[in-house]
Amino acid sequence: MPVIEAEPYEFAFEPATAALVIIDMQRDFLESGGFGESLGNDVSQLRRTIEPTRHLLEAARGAGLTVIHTREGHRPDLADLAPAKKVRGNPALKIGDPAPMGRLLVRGEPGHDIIPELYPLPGEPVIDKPGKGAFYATDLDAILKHRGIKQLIVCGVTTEVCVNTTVREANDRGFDCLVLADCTGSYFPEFQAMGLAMIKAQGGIFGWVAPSAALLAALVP
Ligand code: TIU
Repeated sequence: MPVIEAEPYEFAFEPATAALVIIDMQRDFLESGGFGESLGNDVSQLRRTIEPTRHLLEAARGAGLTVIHTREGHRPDLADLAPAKKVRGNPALKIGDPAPMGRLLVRGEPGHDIIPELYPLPGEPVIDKPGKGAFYATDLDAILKHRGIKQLIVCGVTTEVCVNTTVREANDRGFDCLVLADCTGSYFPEFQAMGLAMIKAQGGIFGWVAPSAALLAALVP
């Protein structure tokens, strides 16, 4: 069984029961004119994650690992959008409003889709989620259980929001999560550091953290 150098201690990687889960690498978060920017964020903070994640995705596909993508977003009629989420922060542009990449965070719009660099292949499940966590109001748990998945290799954005929420949900459901530091990103450098620190503290209370190179060493012989 490959052992991955990780914090707070080694991660016993089991490729046959592991899935690569790429969280919300959507144009709305990583490109200008989308939802992330509408909240006042600098999207350039996230773009350093693209190349290492692309490299890892290629290796994971080559090794036959299960690959799952998630997208945050809402129905075009916004029936699944909690009023509290819509008005939070009182932004000038709200979810569902027209923007340069289409209606903000709405399924089917260009901005809602995954960035071209990491575009899913046919057969790779794409989980559309209305919340920050990938388990809430989705069929992710059923998909993982049906495939016998026990470990999640987690990449994506943003570290302290959707990545942390998903890792916490996964941990409570009994999955072991390995979060790849260079393949996760935050609009705030201090939250990037603390978002990872909170996962691996207290003996890995929510999971493990490692650089993608540590996993690549196990994936690519
Ligand atoms: N705003 C922010 O940091 N993140 C989100 O709204 N969604 C995700 O993290 N995907």
